[in-house]
Amino acid sequence: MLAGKKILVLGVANQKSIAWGIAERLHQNGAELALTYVNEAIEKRLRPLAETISCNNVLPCDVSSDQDLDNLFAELGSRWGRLDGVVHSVAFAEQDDLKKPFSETCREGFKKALDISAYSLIGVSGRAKRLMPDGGSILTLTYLGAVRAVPNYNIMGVAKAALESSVRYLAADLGGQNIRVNAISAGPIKTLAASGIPQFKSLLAQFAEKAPLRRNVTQEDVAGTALYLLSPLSSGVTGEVVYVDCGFNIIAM
Ligand code: 0WD
Repeated sequence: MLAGKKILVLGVANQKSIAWGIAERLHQNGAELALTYVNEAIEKRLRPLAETISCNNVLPCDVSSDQDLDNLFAELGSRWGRLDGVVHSVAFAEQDDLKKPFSETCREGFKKALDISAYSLIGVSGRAKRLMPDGGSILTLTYLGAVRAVPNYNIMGVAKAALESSVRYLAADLGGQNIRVNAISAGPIKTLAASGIPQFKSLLAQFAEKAPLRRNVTQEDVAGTALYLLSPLSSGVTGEVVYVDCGFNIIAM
């Protein structure tokens, strides 16, 4: 479905990352990928994973640095000359800000969470569009905590609200260039980032009990919808937040 397509994937930290499930599925469907790492520790884990999908484009990028973003897109420009898709699967909040009562969130923690988890999509999209003269698809990952007050999600919820709003403004801005921008709102999955959220285990258990499909969401569930949103199957879909959460968001009691 994606033969010949060139897709950048940001946010593979290890095998359990949502972005890794997506990368594998895109590779199986013929896409050529570039993967990024934020630091040396992640690079060590990423390189062997990249080999399993014959990916030679493993590049550094800390999304909080404009210089890193410039370097990344300059490198992609010289390697590929164009880009068909981007998967933005990156988020960060200080542990302290997830543990404290929300009303005690500090200014620095707010800025950092919003910068890395929300602004970065704008920074990435603005650069990606220059490599997408024939259009493309940009996808990010969000969570229900953007629109509901989920215990312990705190500042990440505010960052995800900004991210979801950015998806709509980016979709409106870039639609004229046939660039689509969408988000997947995934149910909870046990990953490195998720392990930083207090009482995540209990969240998983309650989720499986209450979700209409009576189970937790898997990497594969999210990867399937990501494939759809990056492929021509979703050619008329932009600015959307698509829930891949076994139906959890529709439940009130
Ligand atoms: O339950 C979950 N796991 C859900 C995750 C439910 C719904 C949404 N999401 C979202 C997350 O908020 C995030 O946006 O999915 C996205 C991917 O998260 P993940 O797959 O759950 O987590 P992980 O495997 O840890 O990947 C996120 C990675 C970072 O990992 P660590 O754990 O090292 O912070 O984002 C990367 C990093 O590799 N990252 C950065 N990349 C570039 N620049 C930066 C940065 N400054 N900071 C973090």
